[in-house]
Amino acid sequence: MTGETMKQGRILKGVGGFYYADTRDGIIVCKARGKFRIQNIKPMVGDIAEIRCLDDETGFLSEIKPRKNFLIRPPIANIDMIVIVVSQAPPVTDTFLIDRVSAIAAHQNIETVIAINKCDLDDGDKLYEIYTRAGFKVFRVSGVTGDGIPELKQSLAGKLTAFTGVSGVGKSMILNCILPEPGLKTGEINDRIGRGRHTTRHVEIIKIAENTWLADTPGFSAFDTGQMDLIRKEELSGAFFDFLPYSGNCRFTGCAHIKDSGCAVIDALKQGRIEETRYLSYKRMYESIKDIKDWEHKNV
Ligand SMILES: Nc1nc2c(ncn2[C@@H]2O[C@H](COP(=O)(O)OP(=O)(O)OP(=O)(O)O)[C@@H](O)[C@H]2O)c(=O)[nH]1
Ligand SMILES: [Mg+2]
Ligand SMILES: [Zn+2]
Repeated sequence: MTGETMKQGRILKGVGGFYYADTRDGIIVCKARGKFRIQNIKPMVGDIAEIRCLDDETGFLSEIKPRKNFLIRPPIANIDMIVIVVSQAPPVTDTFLIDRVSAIAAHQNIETVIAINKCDLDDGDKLYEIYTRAGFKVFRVSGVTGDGIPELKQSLAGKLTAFTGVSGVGKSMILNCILPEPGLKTGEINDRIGRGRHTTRHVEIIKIAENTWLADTPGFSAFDTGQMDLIRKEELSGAFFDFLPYSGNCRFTGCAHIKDSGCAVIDALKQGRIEETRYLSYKRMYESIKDIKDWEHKNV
């Protein structure tokens, strides 16, 4: 009997009241203490926890470190980066979806990078142009040939990254190329990472290297449900970081960049310095949240 020790770990998954925490000494299976329920804190995948270890393999979660951010659906905390997988080959990705997800991410201080997949079929010049010009880091990849995957993989180091994108865009194929285990089939990854009908409640992240974790997440629609109305209309243009060089120069303070009277953002749009699709997405998102009253915003 060596007695209890304290360790810190990241929660990889929670199943049936047990949490699997990744510590420097391996995986510890933990139960949560009653005090979390009293404080109304439910441990989430991605949380950093203090663990009171009973032995080398089991323990209790004794504290959850403050979260730097979290998504509601899928429920993951402390995300450093989101990779939006897109494609200009079928299914062609709608730029509005990209802009909505990246705005939600920016609002939560999560970096967004874009991976244009299926470049073996279409190298996605249009999307590449729009998003590099808007200031995003953009990778061109192919889940089939493996082209571009090493560069994408390099950008994951030291982070917890969530992959998102519409069904069929090739997330699992890309993850298949990235994951260390050789010969793991796409279907098995789907099982392990937890997407699909019976797994939406069961999110899991996977460690691929020291300090480096990945999550495959369901498609866009699930991603943003309940998350959009966390953004107040005044905060929205701040989540379009390509507007920031201009948004301080509007004639009226608090300009919503919707009316063309002295609006520096609309001027930049007219001069081609802001991408039209980016502005249209902003406007569409603004219209959808502008009538939400302050007290109606979710206070989570
Ligand atoms: N030509 C080509 N086909 C690809 C590529 N990546 C994926 N595919 C094909 O696209 C289809 C969907 O790929 P998946 O990886 O299952 O897509 P997903 O994003 O995981 O889809 P969901 O799990 O439904 O969200 C499969 O038939 C793949 O073979 C690629 O880079 N090039
Ligand atoms: Mg998949
Ligand atoms: Zn303006």
